[in-house]
Amino acid sequence: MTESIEINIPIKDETIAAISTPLGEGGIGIVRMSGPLSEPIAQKLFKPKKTPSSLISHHFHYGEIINPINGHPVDEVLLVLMKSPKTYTREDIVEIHCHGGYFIVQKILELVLAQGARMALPGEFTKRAFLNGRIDLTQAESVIDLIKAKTRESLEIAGQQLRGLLYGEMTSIREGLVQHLALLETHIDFPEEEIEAIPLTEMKKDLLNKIQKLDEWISTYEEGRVFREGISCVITGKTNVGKSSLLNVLIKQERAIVTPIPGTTRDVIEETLNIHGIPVRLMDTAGLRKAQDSIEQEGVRRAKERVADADLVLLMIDGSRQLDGDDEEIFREIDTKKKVVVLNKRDLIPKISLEVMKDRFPNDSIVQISALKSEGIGELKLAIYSSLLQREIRISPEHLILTNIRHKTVLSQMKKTLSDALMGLEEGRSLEFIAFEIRSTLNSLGEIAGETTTEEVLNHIFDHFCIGK
Ligand SMILES: Nc1nc2c(ncn2[C@@H]2O[C@H](COP(=O)(O)OP(=O)(O)OP(=O)(O)O)[C@@H](O)[C@H]2O)c(=O)[nH]1
Ligand SMILES: [Mg+2]
Repeated sequence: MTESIEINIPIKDETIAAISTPLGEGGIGIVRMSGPLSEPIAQKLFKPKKTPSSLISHHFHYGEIINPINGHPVDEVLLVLMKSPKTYTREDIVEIHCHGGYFIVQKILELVLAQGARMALPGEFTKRAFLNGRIDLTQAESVIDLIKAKTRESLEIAGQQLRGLLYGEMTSIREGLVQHLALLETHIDFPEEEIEAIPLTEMKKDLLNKIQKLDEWISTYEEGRVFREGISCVITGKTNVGKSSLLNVLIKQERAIVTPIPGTTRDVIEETLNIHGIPVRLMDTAGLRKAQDSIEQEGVRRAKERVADADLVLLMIDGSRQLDGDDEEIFREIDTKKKVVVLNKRDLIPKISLEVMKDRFPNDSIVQISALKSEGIGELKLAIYSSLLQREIRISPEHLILTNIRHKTVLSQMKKTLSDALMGLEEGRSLEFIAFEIRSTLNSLGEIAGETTTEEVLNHIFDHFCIGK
């Protein structure tokens, strides 16, 4: 019988464990523990090759994991103990680096759990890092963005947040506001005393400056979101116009079936693409026409559904054929969507002039391509990029870009209360009023870093993490 180590402990002292590497076959797999039982559990399961058996912190130790029930070796591993506080969670951490296979990591996790650790919830390691004060909430949030980043640009934006750019900007705003508040409160508390007059002009100037900064950051959100979350983009049009050919050209793979037979594509085919740093979920769909059988009917239904949900539509037209009633019907259906018009088959004799299309789609980019010959593709990518971003966006380590709706909402709230404070100063309202608005701003500011964030919001944030992070 194995003896379990004492587990009657408060929740915050629980030791958590999880597999921290993706499940599957790989070079190594890592089982990670955090909490007070980490070291005792390691001592119980790990048999070092070399004596003495004491584990030195922050050193790799080579040895075996042994099943304590029967003494059988489970795997040859490298084990590292990291004693608190210099660890990711600021608690004792043990990582067991074993061979990467479905069964091995699972088995080692089971042994760890049998010794009194409990399965970690999604994001719980990072949540502990936050709760123990090692990182602020914006940094914790950026960890998940970092993991999920699909392009160099989204990675760079997550990186600036992890390095504390947003937090730093908030700290400097906070310092300024705290000074104003101190001044205002002294005057409110000791109105009779001879205190130096409040430098109102300077205060107004400073508030305006802060409001402008907030405004600038808020305005980066639309672009930032595009880089962080990516967009969905559906290729639509009549049958046989070359939709599947375009998908294949864009992803540089023969992914979708291409034939001269109209109605070839039935299901939605989805692939991810990097367009100048924007992660694009590209979908090829069934050509829109009066479906000839129930399979195609379902294909057309799905195609329309995807078009309705898409952030961007690539409306594809065969430029070597005259437009007809079917084209017009499709144009009407996607009238309100954000789109790029793609005139395909430019290698053939044109039957539709660019001018006619410009008249028909005065507000959209129109690009002429040949999917067959892979011509005009660079231009199409640029058109997609520009249709998504209103302006060129500079991604650099020191230029703050908002990507998170939570941050945008709080910053907007701060902008509102600061604007009210400024207006109050302009209108000569009472100092109590101004102080109240500044205090509300500081309260909102605390939500960004996680100082005044509710449990519900915290849970929502960490629920989106993967287990083991
Ligand atoms: N000449 C020429 N032919 C093209 C071009 N693009 C596609 N085609 C041809 O047009 C035919 C239809 O291409 P697909 O890519 O299957 O068209 P689709 O829009 O996906 O068709 P459905 O799936 O039936 O809706 C094929 O024979 C392609 O080789 C092009 O730029 N030039
Ligand atoms: Mg197709």
